[in-house]
Amino acid sequence: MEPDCIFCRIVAGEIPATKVYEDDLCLAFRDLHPVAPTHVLLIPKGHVSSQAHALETHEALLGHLVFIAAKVAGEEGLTNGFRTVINTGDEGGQTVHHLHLHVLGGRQMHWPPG
Ligand code: DGP
Repeated sequence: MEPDCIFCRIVAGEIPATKVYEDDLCLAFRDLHPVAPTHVLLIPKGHVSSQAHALETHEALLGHLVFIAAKVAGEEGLTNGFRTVINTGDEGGQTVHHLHLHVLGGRQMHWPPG
């Protein structure tokens, strides 16, 4: 755990969050500032700063996160589709430096993203 990391503190229960899924490896909770009717953040419980910081030893964890993103989307009733987003680094729009997948749905998504 990184003591100054907001998402590590959510994992530790020090900051409240509306959890929608949890297992040994990851936690999903509702985004504080949703940009879609469904906006869930899915994070590894262990601190990984970003997708760019993931190590080869994280490969199975990354696969697990993508798999669980679809499971969460299904549990959220996103039968017409959903979008999974990972923002990485400054130009990628990452503001919280703990790897997270945005699971977005409940409205039509557009391309290209902003
Ligand atoms: P990103 O820009 O990809 O790093 O997304 C960070 C997201 O995290 C952003 O959509 C807002 C959300 N967020 C930031 N702080 C908190 C928090 O304390 N609780 C929750 N639930 N979400 C947060």
